[in-house]
Amino acid sequence: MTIRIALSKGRIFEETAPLLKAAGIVVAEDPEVSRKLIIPTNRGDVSVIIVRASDVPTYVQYGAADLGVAGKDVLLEHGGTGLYQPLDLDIAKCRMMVAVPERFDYESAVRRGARLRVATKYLNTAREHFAAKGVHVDLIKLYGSMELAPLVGLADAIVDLVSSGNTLRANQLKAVEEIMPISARLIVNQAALKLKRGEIQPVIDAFRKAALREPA
Ligand code: PRT
Ligand code: MG
Repeated sequence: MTIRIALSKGRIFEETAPLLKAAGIVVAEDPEVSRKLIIPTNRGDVSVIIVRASDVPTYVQYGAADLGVAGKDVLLEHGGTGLYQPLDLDIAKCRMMVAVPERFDYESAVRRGARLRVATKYLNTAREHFAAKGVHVDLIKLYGSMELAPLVGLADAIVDLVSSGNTLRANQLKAVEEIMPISARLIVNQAALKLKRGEIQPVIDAFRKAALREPA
C-alpha cells in the first residue's frame, strides 16, 4: 500500500523536508521549482502532494492524503474532524495576536466596553478569544493581508499571526494581546491509520524521533 503526505509550499514544506529526510524520506523535487502537485520520493510507496496550507486538513480528513502537516491556526479553523493529531512538530512557529494601529488605545476601548470591528482570516479563534474576554466584536472575514484593514478604515483591530513583528512595524501596527502560540502539527487520517498501520505508524515514529532531534 502507498502513503500520501499533504504539505503546503513555503515554510511548511521547507521545515518539514528535513524531518522527512531524517525519517528516511527524501522528496525528489522542490515544489517551488517543479510546479508538480504530486511529487515522488526516494521511497516508491510514499509520495507528497502540494496543497494550500488551509486545505491540508481537508485532504487528510477525506483520506485523499494519509498524513499531513498543518499549523495549529489552520487546524483550529478546520475543527479537526476525522483527524488524529499525534505530534506537535515544533516547526513554523509564530504567535496568534491581536494587533491595532500604534495610536489606538486598545486597553481603554476594552475597558469602556466599546464594540470593536476585527478583521481576520481566523474567525473561530477570534470569536472564541473575544467571547472569553467578554469583548463585543464584529468580525470581518479576510483571506490575507489583514495588516491593511486598520490602515484603510475597514477594522479597528486584526487577529493575525506574528513571527518577527516586521510586518506589524512596517504598517504602524502594534500587537496588544497574544491569543496563543502556534506551531505545526502532524495530522493523520484516522481510518487510514487503522487500515495501513503497518506503513503509517513507522512514519509517525520516525517523525517523532526527528522532531525531538531538532534543536529548539
Ligand atoms: O500563503 P497562503 O495564503 O497560500 O497560505 P498561508 O499563509 O496559510 O501559508 P503559509 O505558507 O504562509 O503559512 C503556513 C503556516 O505557517 C501557517 O498556517 C502558520 O501555522 C505558519 N506560520 C508561521 C506563519 C507565520 N509563521 C507567519 N509569520 N504563517 C503566516 N505568517 C505571516 C502572517 O500572517 C503575517 O502576514 O507572516 C506575516 C508576519 O510575519 P512577521 O515575521 O512580519 O511577523
Ligand atoms: Mg502566507
